[in-house]
Amino acid sequence: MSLSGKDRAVVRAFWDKVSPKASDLGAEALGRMLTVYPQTKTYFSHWADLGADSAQVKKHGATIMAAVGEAVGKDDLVAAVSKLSELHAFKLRVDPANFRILAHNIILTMAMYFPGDFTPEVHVSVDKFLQNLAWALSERYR
Ligand code: HNI
Repeated sequence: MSLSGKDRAVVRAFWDKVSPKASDLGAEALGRMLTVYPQTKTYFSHWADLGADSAQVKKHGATIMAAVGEAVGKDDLVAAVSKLSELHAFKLRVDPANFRILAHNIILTMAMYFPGDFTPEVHVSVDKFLQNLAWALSERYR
């Protein structure tokens, strides 16, 4: 399901609010993914610590959310994340099913941190955006 102009506007306005907390959101979302969906830990087995206070998880959570933030500003998501898709497909060899798992943890974290701003209207558009992002990240696997 592609994003309408209204979805884009809603996602961008919400992102303007949450972006100062992007690093915290990323750390929480990545940490939860690793705890709640332990099958995702296999990709990070080269890290010393995957626990709740892991500095590597925090740092990488910030990296992921910076990439999400860049994607928010782009109209063509497939083009925007094509290099990242290639990296995850051929170098990191991440099963693309995991993109949806992380997307779920990101949206959950957004709702936790910004309950007042996370209206049903925001929920719909952010969910569409994250599903499109997950799909765009899967594009180079073909
Ligand atoms: Ni992902 C590295 C963005 C989902 C496993 N990932 C990155 C980098 C970015 C990034 C940016 C750093 C790239 C570089 O070094 O050039 N990852 C994203 C985004 C999503 C995502 C935007 C989805 C929203 N990555 C996932 C998922 C997994 C994953 C779901 C596995 C479950 N990513 C990795 C691994 C690395 C990585 C592993 C390398 C980490 C390291 O430093 O060793």
